[in-house]
Amino acid sequence: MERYYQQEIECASRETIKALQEEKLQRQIRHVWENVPYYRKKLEAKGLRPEDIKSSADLYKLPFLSKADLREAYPYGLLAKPLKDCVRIQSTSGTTGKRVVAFYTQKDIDMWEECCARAIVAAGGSNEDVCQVSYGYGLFTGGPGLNGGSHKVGCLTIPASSGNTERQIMFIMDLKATILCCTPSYAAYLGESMKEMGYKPEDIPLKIGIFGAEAWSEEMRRDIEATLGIKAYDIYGLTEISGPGVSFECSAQNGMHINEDHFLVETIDPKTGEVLPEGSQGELVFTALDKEAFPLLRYRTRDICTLNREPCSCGRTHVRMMKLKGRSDDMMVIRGVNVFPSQIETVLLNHGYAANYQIIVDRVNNTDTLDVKVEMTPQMFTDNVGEIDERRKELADGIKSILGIRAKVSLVAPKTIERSEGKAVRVIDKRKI
Ligand code: DLL
Repeated sequence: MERYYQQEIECASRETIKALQEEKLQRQIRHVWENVPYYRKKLEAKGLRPEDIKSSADLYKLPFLSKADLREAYPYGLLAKPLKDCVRIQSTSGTTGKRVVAFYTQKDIDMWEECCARAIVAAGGSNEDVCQVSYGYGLFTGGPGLNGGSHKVGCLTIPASSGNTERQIMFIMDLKATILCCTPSYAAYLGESMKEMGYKPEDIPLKIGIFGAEAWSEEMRRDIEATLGIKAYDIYGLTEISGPGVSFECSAQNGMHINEDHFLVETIDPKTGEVLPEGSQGELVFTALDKEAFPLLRYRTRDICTLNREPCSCGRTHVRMMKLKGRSDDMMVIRGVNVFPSQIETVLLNHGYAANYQIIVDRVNNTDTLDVKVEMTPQMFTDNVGEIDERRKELADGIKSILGIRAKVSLVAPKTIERSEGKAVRVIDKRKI
């Protein structure tokens, strides 16, 4: 079985990748300068011209783009190709404001699908596989991206889309699906449902999971792997920069290789915008080197993470993103303490709970309150008040030791917290409402 989809570039030397990036960067800046008046104005405001950016070392001079720019320029303000050359849009769900619309030429789609194909092969997939794509199809990039990647690899593709759990399970079992692509929260739900239906991991034909679009912890990975009897791989991406496949995990399951031939990455201090040395935790900023229709330069993702350039056992040379710490805009400040939902999730999973929880933040008498509602698993379900109290205390202590603040924990019966077929909604911050 082939280990790589495009070995020559995935395992290229650092010098080769750097040289390729420099060449593409210069071309891309010229393309944007000539075709995107919105960004040209931003450059001119800084007194910059394309020839001022000679190499990636000059990248820091370029202005950032952020979601606010995308909203301001909505819908066509950042389009860099005539409409006759564009063949598709994809869009974010718009939960935090106006939708972001991203445009693609056919070449952009081919490049994006190739990135997804790399991800599938890196997870061990090949044309022998039956790949069930249970990310949403339509405006969300998950379904279309992995669907395209699966075709490129030559897998028999099941475009299941999200939802209708019974039908998902029927296809997995009847068509003997070996690869499952969906959000980790939906994978956990599918696993839970299959377990309830009496399937043991060894009865389930799945071998590989390609899960992303939201943060998930190592503990959650272990849980999903055990219930479905698979190896679960992380995949990352964002609509603005193409979709899934900006980076993906390999057999080492230790960080996601960024497709550096297409995307140039930096980490910055989210507060000051200052570029941080590689290896420090910071906000990821991407420059799309090949995109034609929607070529974002220095796009601030709000995603907080650390890059790792140590050699990887899989042989790929592209830099790895370690597990996302969260989004800088996901970070809650509760009683002055920075809290990421992933920290609370880790405590819950370490205590044997599944990732079925809700974090409710409110402000009562000028003091922030933190309530964590957690589902008991069917095995631990009890109506013995003393036992429940004991468990609640255990969790509250665990959270206190990680965050330094106390949460009010309530334990609820299995299956009482609503499941998500796409990205899970885990935080309800009533202070903003
Ligand atoms: O979520 C693209 C995608 C689809 C990635 C399917 C992977 C699989 P958006 O809806 O634009 O695009 O959301 C992008 O989701 O900035 C991160 O905050 C978050 N995200 C995506 N992948 C991961 C991941 C898709 N593996 C935003 N881990 C990003 C943590 C992720 N967060």
